[in-house]
Amino acid sequence: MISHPVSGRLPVPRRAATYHSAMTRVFSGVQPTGALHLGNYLGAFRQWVAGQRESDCYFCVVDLHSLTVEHEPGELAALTLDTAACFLAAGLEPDLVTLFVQSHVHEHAEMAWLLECNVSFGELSRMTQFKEKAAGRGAVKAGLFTYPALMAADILLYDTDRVPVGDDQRQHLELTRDVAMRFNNRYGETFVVPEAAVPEAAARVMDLQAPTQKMSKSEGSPLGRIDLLDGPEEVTQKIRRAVTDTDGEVSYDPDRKPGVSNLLEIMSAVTGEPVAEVASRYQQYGSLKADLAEALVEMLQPVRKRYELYSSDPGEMANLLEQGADKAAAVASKTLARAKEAMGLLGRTA
Ligand code: AQP
Repeated sequence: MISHPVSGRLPVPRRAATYHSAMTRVFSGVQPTGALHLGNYLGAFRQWVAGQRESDCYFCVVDLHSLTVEHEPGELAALTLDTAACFLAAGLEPDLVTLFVQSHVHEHAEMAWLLECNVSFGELSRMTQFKEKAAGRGAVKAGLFTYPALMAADILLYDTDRVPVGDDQRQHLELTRDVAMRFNNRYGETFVVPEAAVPEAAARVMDLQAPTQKMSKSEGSPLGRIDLLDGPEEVTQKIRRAVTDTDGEVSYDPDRKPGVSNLLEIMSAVTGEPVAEVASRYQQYGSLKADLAEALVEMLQPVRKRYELYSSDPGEMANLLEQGADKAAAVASKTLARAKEAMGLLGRTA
């Protein structure tokens, strides 16, 4: 075997990668782009919370991603802290998981560049999220186009086995897997190839006013979105005013009846019952909406309570994020060094 020409070390071996303990490593993130909503909760947070005891979890406020569209500089820092408080409000335990801010760990940006050099223009051009977000914008930032490379960097830096995300992130996850496998084939086994974990029900919660579009922090009207911190009256009002249709029949048919199907799917995710069973219990929209509002109010009540606790002390939140960044950087720096060496970059001697 030929040794590395400069370091004298052996080239990175081609073998199945296991770079951490036997526990499954989990990574996921959320952008600080606005108030978190029911889609974020059912698509991502609930899975994060469910797996936090048996997995080694890294959860990140991905603030660098939020720069890919217009943002308000004066609000970003506070929104970042608030998003982290919402992670805990949703049920994450600070002693069990590593919680940090993406821009605090500089390896993310550096790894993103290495991966941009391993992904093609054609692949990035096919990303539907890019097409949707770029549509109708005057000036599209280059960062919006290369966003998936940064997301791949986020995931691969932590030797991640599982990435719990909503359905809208499936395509980015596929690209991450492709890039990891391509890199491993070209430069030697370097990255763990991650799996997406998408929930069965409510993987794509739709906007309550425009049910053919996904519920989103930055798009759609406030009435179309249930925020994580909405109180009982707001939740009830938004569900009551949710768009359905005029035929009055409760049945699950996302193509023909997107509004009522969205409500049924949310109910199924909240109660754990199969969607067909939920649908069979109702004859009228009114009673479905009333029960759904009640179930959501009950589900979100503890979230609001925990939010009060964690948002009341931003100093403590900032300390927690500092500790998280140290722990994350210790893992990320090793993976980055491995990738740089594999690509043949000259290492420093000191
Ligand atoms: N509507 C949704 N249904 C299910 N899951 C969803 N997620 C987002 N919207 C829904 C999941 O939430 C996580 C965090 O998403 P993000 O902050 O990275 O951004 P996003 O996917 O682009 O979500 P938003 O809310 O629509 O943000 P903006 O408006 O800023 O683009 C991800 O796991 C996502 O799948």
